[in-house]
Amino acid sequence: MLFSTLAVTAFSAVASAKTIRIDVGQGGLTFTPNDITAAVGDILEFHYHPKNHSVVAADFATPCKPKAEGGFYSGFFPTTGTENSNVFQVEVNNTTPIWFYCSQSTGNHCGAGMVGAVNANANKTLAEFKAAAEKASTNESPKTGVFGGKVLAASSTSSGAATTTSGKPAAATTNAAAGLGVSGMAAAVVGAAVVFAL
Ligand SMILES: *[C@@H]1O[C@H](CO)[C@@H](O)[C@H](O)[C@H]1NC(C)=O
Ligand SMILES: *[C@@H]1O[C@H](CO)[C@@H](O)[C@H](O)[C@H]1NC(C)=O
Ligand SMILES: *[C@@H]1O[C@H](CO)[C@@H](O)[C@H](O)[C@H]1NC(C)=O
Ligand SMILES: [Cu+2]
Repeated sequence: MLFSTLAVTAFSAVASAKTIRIDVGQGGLTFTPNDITAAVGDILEFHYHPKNHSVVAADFATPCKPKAEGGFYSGFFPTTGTENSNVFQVEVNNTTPIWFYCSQSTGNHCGAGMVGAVNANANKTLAEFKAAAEKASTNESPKTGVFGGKVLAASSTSSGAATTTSGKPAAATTNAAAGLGVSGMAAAVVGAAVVFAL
């Protein structure tokens, strides 16, 4: 299978955790991928591109507003040139759908469809969330600082362009799904196929 080689290559350094790379604003007002399947313990790792994006969790019914309870906020990542040297990581704690958007109000990125989902399902689809976002009248950032995840140097993580020279798993990913064993590795391979297929 085409993707298995890629998957093994990408994840050989990580025994059981699955880190899902999501590019933010690469080539447009988009998340790539934007319709993600993740397992409990996986890490969503956002990589920021020019010019100035954020990631905020929302409720399904209110796409361009911070989630009423819980959620996460990366803060803004002003970026010039290529990719920001920092990433934002969020752990997936359950399989309940996660909805997110970019809260850049200059140019109304959320309203332009800059949204994404983790574990959307037939009842609540990314297409519906995106359609609702495109009708939203405002695009709000949380009033707080960064929460619900952590900002790390891209060079310290395993799924960035800049990987560790030692080939050891990055510290940030080793706590993701430690102990998942064989089934965790299988999930990682499936996940990698999704990442590389999109
Ligand atoms: C990034 O966007 C935010 C929100 O619009 C703004 O407050 C901040 O000043 C911007 N940063 C830069 C460097 O443009
Ligand atoms: C979708 O909604 C139906 C009816 O409420 C429910 O039975 C089903 O479990 C839901 N499916 C998912 C994937 O949540
Ligand atoms: C999962 O739990 C951690 C620790 O409480 C939290 O920081 C993170 O935001 C949660 N993930 C999501 C998707 O809410
Ligand atoms: Cu944006």
